[in-house]
Amino acid sequence: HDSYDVAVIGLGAMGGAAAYHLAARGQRVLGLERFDPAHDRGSSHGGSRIIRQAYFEHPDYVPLLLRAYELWEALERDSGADLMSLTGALMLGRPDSRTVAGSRESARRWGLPHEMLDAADIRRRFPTLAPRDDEVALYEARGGFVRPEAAVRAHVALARREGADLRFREPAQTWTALPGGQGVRITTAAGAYTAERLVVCPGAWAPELLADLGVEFTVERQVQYWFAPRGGAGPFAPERHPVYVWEDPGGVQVYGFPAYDGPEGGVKTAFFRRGSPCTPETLDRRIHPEEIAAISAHLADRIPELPGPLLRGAACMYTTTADEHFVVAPHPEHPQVTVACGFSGHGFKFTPVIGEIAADLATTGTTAHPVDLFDPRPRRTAATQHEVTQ
Ligand code: PYC
Repeated sequence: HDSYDVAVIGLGAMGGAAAYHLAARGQRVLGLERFDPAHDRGSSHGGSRIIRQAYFEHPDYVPLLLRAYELWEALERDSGADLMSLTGALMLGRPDSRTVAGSRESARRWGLPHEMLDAADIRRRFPTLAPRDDEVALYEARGGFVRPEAAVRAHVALARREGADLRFREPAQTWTALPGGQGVRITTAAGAYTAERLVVCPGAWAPELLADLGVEFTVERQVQYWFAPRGGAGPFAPERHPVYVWEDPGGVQVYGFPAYDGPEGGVKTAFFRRGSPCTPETLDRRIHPEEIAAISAHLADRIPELPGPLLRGAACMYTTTADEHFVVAPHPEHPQVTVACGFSGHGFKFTPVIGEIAADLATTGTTAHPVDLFDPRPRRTAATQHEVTQ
């Protein structure tokens, strides 16, 4: 190929999904990625990501989640990969916490099947968990987890099967929207490419690749921990211990998973958004003793058996917007460019539907999916808004 309909910058979760959906619609697709497929330098490694429908962040995410579940199932069928496990999910905290009240509101608005459990119910049904007397939980049987590395590989393989030209270890250095909406030009160390349209899925490279978008992104280091439970992994087996997000009275959330890789794989847990600012270049991949002590202390009286010896840890990045909503839209100044970024630590579960939306936007300029929350225009810095109105 030397002539492409659509170029995709970044072939991580979202870019891989976009490349697949575009290629499946018959578009001639070029994909560029700085690392290998399913690498561990960004935001989609660590074996598992939570998937859930009663979404405490905002009810507007629910229709996208319902579509994402359909697309996860289709991706499993088409790729033959095991990607999604529905183990049940618990959203825990005080009744007025964001985690509980927000998930309850989404469940109510969309009529999602769920159960409300009080502290005694939680202890009885999930003996690994020790809630305080004033804590409750929303339980949804359709919650669980997806496998990020396998999902990225599946999208890449299917995109290639559909004819996409995907180039790894070839970072995009610059992209330029040509005047009058007439295509784009992208440079890499190997040369220059042109395409009619561009989809930018930069992950933690958003501040660099989308500086002119005018949206502020904070890139943060986050750590995932795998513990060997004190009494063995048996009580943490997937049929006994669901995925969870648990908010404390100070608003700090921890989340975690069952022992999905058998007794040897450990039980994964982490703080949700307790990161420190970094860049992809400065990300500290070491795990420090004081961090292990902090999460162990946080879990000690909530999931008392969990914080045994640490088996491993992994640092990754969130790319967070000020309101923690995604940015998925046509670029406000370049209609031939679609952006999908700022997933703010809660995007992975949406991967296939973001691919579908990016393909809609890149091919038609619009989408039938509800994406008003993801519009960058009202979230641009004053300086950018000023420039645009000049
Ligand atoms: O989106 O469920 C989620 C999540 C949990 C921890 C980080 N993200």
